[in-house]
Amino acid sequence: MAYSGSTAPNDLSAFWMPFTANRQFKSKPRMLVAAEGMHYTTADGRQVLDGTAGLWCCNAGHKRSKISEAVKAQVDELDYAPAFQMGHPKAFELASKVRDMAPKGMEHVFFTNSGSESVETALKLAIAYHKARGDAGRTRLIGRERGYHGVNFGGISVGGIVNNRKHFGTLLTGVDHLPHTHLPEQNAFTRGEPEHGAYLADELEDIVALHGAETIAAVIVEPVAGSTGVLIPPKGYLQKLREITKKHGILLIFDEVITGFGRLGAPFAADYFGVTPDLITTAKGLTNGVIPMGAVLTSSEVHDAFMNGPENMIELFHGYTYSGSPIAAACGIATLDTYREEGLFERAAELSSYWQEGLHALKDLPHVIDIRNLGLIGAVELESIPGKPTARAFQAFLDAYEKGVLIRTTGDIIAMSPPLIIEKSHIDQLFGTLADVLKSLD
Ligand code: PXG
Ligand code: PLP
Repeated sequence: MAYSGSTAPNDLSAFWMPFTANRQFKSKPRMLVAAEGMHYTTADGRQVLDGTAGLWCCNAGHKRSKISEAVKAQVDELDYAPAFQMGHPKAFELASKVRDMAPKGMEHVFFTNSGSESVETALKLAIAYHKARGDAGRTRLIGRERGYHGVNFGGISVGGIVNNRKHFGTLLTGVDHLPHTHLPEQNAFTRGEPEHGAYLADELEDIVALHGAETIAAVIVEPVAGSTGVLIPPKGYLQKLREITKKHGILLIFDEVITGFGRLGAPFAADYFGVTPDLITTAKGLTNGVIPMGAVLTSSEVHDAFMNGPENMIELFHGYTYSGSPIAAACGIATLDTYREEGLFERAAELSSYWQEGLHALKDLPHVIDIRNLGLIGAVELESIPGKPTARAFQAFLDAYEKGVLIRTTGDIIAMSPPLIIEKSHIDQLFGTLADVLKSLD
């Protein structure tokens, strides 16, 4: 679609951009001004194929009329309602729809505004759950190396990104970490789930032996680690984590901010792997990225532990001004209806083998040292330029953007996660362009 409008703001200085090399961006901006279906329109009028569903969130693609109409109508009907001690119908409707789509056993839904807030909510719920049951000693939280759980204090404490941790002080106490599961020596270029590494879940037994199960509230992991470079869990690993957590009375939290809502070709990664945690954190695809919203899904056991005491008392001292806000709820309802009506999760499952083969065809190109995939997620890891980590992949990102394709990079890893409406011809374009880019890189 041609864009005709003002495209050139004359002052870029005020906006402090998130997770961005601000000075570099502002010296040569990459400005998106419109979007429809699989494409963005740039300020200079080019079409760019969205290989990343925005930031892993626009699972139904862009400018979807059902979603836009629902948001517009909601603004006129009920713009905002207090979230505390008051209700409005659409929050209840959306919670029911999320529950009906969720793995069996996930019965309750707590709304937030982002993945980061979902993570904080889930960690607080885990600690408060044990306390509500008279097990107040269980306060420790176990994360994993190379985990990403958003940017708030709890999330960066359980997360395992060194850069994300080292600038912000001492973080939460009482946190420990499992080892990551990335074993390139054994598993490089695996299609789908790698064979080696399930034993790494046994490290949880060592952590339990060290601290005592009676001190541990929860383990939080991404079923598939996204932000730190697409790390696919080894076969059997998540099942083992479930067994060990259950054995020791520790809650298991799956952070499904990226994997939720169809990314793997199933509603949730819990469905894909056949492992049901006690809590699931979500955001992103819940509203197709259109209105900020997240949600924490819990089992009845977790929820019901709070439903004690006098009925006039607030059971959980937690919530956000915008928890379940009317516009976000209307957006979420229209989004989940779109996924269902268009069979987008099934579509993702069907396309995943074509995606896998196209991606792995990049194997012999220059600098490629690993390729990983699951569902409609793909990653190509490049050898770093000595002394200049991240530079090679970032150059690939810039070149791909010039050639009309949007990818993401983290370190020297290229990550791709397209809208689930992607066509085979788009997959060909995405990987074809990436191949051209890789061939011409230094
Ligand atoms: N948990 C996980 C597993 C995530 O992937 C968050 C929590 C935080 O969500 P919010 O909504 O607070 O950003 C995330 C977010 C990338 C990328 O390109 C990934 C995320 C966000 C932005 C970029 O890898 N993940
Ligand atoms: N800070 C102040 C001073 C507040 O009054 C509030 C909410 O009332 C917050 C932070 C939290 O804001 P939110 O509910 O949007 O997370």
